[in-house]
Amino acid sequence: MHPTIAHRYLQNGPLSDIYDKVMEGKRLSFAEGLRLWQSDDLNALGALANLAREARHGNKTYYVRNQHINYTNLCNKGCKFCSFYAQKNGPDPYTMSTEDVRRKLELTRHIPVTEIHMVAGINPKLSYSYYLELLDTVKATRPEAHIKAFTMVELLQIQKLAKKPMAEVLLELKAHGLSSLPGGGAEILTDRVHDILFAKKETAAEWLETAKTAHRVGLPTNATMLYGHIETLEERVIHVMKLREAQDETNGFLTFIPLSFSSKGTKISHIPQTTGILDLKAIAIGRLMLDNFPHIKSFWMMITPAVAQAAQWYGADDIDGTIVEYQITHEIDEENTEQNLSQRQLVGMILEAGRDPVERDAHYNEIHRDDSAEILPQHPRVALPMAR
Ligand code: V47
Repeated sequence: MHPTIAHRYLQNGPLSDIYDKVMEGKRLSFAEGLRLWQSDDLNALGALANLAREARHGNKTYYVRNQHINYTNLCNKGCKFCSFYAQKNGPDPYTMSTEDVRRKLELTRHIPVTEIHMVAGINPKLSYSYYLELLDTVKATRPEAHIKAFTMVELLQIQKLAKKPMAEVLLELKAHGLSSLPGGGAEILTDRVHDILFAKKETAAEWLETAKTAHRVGLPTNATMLYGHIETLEERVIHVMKLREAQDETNGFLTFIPLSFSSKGTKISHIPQTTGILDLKAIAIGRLMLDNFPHIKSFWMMITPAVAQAAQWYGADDIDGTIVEYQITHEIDEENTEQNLSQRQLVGMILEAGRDPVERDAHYNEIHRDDSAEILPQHPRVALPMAR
């Protein structure tokens, strides 16, 4: 929407009071967050979120050259929303030895990455030294890459094995190469959803406390929100408000990533796939409510490249990365999702969306390369996997 038209549209619509607050940089309340979720006016939500997004990042859209490693799919948590862990009629069990991880990284050595994203299930047979060796192996094999690893759930398991205070464990992991933490495991930060969907996993309070401890020892983290299952609109607002409060305390969150729930292969497979409308609303409301989060990521792997492109006008300033391989939900969606995009495809996708692509590292430092002319596609419309 043209900026002048957008302003006029917002000033005269039912969200005009929220528009005034956004323009003044004022914080939105719980009730206002709920009104945003109750609104059917996606254009208004997008235009509002875009004001907040462009005030911070102008026309930039960030992307990263990254690789995912999921070192085991054995897990003792039994989360009802998950299809990744090994179970009867599900994926075959595997646990990678540190040598397997080294070999995997060697196999993809020709693919340039600046970030390794490593998460997995909770396999109780793994020892504390396994986790340390895992980091050592990644660091030794791809020393140039930043290691973003272990969700709060894994950290709590690692701490249990280490039998030390969390801050001490985090410092030890840091000494072995850990540089930041991904945002997984947050799901929906309310006890009700916790007790129904992931009762054996950490509580909301534990997730938040672990994230804050990481921030305090100098490890930035992300935060996700898994939406489109059994959560209420109120719970979506509570979730982001808990994140906002934590961020006020420690300022260690880098990015908010709404994750669209994909029910195939899970214990709640009757729940339909989220829609593009819901995906864009989650991004837009995330941007509007999380006034203290620097970045909002549209994870193309989950919401499709097509929706991730649109999301760049609905509050997102980051599209994630090349990925190489994603297993958390891929196994179930094998027929119609791609696992990786080339840097050229990502850049093309951002250009076609009308934004300026900016390669970043894991800390959002901009990377400017001498060979950037080679990365630019001849025409922005490069072939992309579009189906969900
Ligand atoms: O915590 C599990 C989610 C998360 C399903 O920090 C599912 O940059 C949808 O956290 N449908 C792990 N989602 C992935 C994650 C992540 C992804 C991309 C970037 C970053 C980042 C973090 O995946 C889990 C859970 O919330 N998940 N099962 C499912 N069926």
